[in-house]
Amino acid sequence: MWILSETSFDPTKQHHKETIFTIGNGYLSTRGTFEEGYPNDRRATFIHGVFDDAPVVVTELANTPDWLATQVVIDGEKFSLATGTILAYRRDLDLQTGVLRREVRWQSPNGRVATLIFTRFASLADEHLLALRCEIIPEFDGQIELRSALNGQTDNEGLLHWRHIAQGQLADGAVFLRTRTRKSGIELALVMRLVGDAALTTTFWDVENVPTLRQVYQARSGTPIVVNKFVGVATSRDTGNPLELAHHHLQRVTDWDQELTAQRRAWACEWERCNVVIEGDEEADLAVRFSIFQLLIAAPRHDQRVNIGAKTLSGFGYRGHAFWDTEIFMLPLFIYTMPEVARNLLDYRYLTLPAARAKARAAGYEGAWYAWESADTGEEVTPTWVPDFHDKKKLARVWTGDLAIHISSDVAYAVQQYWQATGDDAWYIERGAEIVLDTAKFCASRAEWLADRGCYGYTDVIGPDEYHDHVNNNAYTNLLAQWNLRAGLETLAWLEQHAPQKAAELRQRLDLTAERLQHWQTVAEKMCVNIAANGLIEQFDGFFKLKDVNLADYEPRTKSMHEIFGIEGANEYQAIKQPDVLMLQFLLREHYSDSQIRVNYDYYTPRTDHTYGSSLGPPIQAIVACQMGDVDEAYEHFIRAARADLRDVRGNAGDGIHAASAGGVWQAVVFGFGGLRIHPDGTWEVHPRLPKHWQQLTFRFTLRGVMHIVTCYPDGRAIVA
Ligand code: IFM
Repeated sequence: MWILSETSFDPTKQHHKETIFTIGNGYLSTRGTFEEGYPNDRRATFIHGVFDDAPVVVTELANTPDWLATQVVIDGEKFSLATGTILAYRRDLDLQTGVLRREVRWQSPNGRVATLIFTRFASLADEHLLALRCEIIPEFDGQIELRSALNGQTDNEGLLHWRHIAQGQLADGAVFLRTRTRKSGIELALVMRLVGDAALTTTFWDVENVPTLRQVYQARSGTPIVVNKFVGVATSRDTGNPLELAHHHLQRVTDWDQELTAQRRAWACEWERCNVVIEGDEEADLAVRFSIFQLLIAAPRHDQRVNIGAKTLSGFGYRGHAFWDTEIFMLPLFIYTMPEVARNLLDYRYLTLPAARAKARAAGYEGAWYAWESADTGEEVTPTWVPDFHDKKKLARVWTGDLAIHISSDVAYAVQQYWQATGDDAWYIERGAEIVLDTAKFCASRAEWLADRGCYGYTDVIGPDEYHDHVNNNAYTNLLAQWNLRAGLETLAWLEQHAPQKAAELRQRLDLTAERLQHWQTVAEKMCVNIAANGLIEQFDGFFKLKDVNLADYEPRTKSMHEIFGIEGANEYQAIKQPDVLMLQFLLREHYSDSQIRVNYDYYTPRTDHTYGSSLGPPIQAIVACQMGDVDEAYEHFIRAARADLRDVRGNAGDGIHAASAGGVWQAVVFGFGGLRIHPDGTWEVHPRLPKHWQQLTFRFTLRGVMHIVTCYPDGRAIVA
């Protein structure tokens, strides 16, 4: 299934629908709001990297001017779904081509009837180009007026980020708007041109900050009127002269069909590399493709200075900030299907090393400590205080920016994964190795010698399970740091052999003395971990002494256990927000036998808040359940993740796509049900375990430049092409 459809309009679901009908091209995304507007809509177009200062959240993606703005006036009455009568409605997002189409048959309050068809796409073939077609089929004779605008009066939920610079009409009739972010000073230019049926009159309305082209048409019953609005867009992040660049992209446009053909071709190339087909389960088939689509439209193809926010570019949630969600949840899709995108995202981490070093230094450590929430510069932008979820008038302290140190090892892990999958030695030598070494340096510097335990560890941290803060020796944090330290040592040894000059340079620049390296070795060897004889790992010191909890006792519920217990209260129980020990065992799969995973799976699964905890949890839980052979249970977790946005299971999809969950859905299908296992030496195997009702699963992945297409069958067979 390729088409996401909506066959009736329900205003109570408008924010959710705006999110899932988002279109984009890796440069920008536009939420699925209506061209003509609707009361209380959350109109937004976000462009990668266009951040501006904001109170509390430090910085946020600035909602850019509205390029969709189009009013249709039908014999004197403005078309709006808030007035008149909707006689027919449907909206389709074609995931195969990235084209969104809405068709409405509408009767005005005065009884005029017309069918309006709006089609839009953000060109993947030319990321500086946006296209919108408006087709009107009147069922009356009279007059139709179109007001096509560039609306600079946008805000971020009330906060204004833009200062108008200029607007006007160029010699070729194109209309432009120039504006600049108030604090970060990023200039943006939009240039619009209309192509289509000849109007009786076309007038330029020079409305301040909303330059508009007004066209008047003679309406004849049954005769369509078609107008194509093309918009070129560029910012000062791209060029010294955004207006010129935006105009340039517009000037080469000839007609709609040509741009649409280019769009289809560009998308066909993308799907060729990453499509997944599930036969026997239409919902899952659509959901996995939707998840991939959402990540592809947020994937920077030509920019190494941006990361993908936790809500992609599809909503105001998390303000465009990026988390470990990228490296651990989204990146595998890119690493194994579009490695050049993965490299861009890792380049962002390389380019933000100075900020990561500064963060470590400011806290009294060495090496690179990446920001828990990262935006344009890589500086820490986690808000310190946010409104408490019990009482919005109170503030709650957010500790992740201070305590979630595992982010550095997560980044290093992703670097190694990319390198192993691609064999991209040149990039690794140039950039990747430095990340692994400097994060290892941080891991060693942050490690404390715990004399009473006779081991090194990390006190006062937060692991993936954020229901518990200020914990000591979180197993995930400790063992990923141990992995990072060893990866650092191996990296240096590899560099000595394959790029001795680079090894020497890094040794000197990062001060990698023999004593320091010896210390890394010692810290790694003597890393604290509480592991019982049967392989059960204690999530952190004292976890097993906390009050046990039977989550079934709290059912049915509509709140997270965090909300039920309260921030302080949750620290006293063994209820966890998302897989933590299991996450560790998933990432370091090679280090654990099935029986070691089983014992942890049995312990932690019933204590995890799968329904209302983190949306990051279910796909990982699904993968581990598959590995344990619990396919029915795996499916339950998988489908919960698959529905996160499509069915708005958490009630917050209006804030934007759950990007980590989307990446996790792909991983759950490929690594879980598909059973793909890639070993550190680059060899791989597949052991499919399909849900009962799946007749076939086909996925593709690329390793060392070779694409493999794997078809899995219910009897566990896999055929590789
Ligand atoms: O990074 C996650 C975190 O693990 C759980 N809370 C939401 C964050 C952003 O998705």
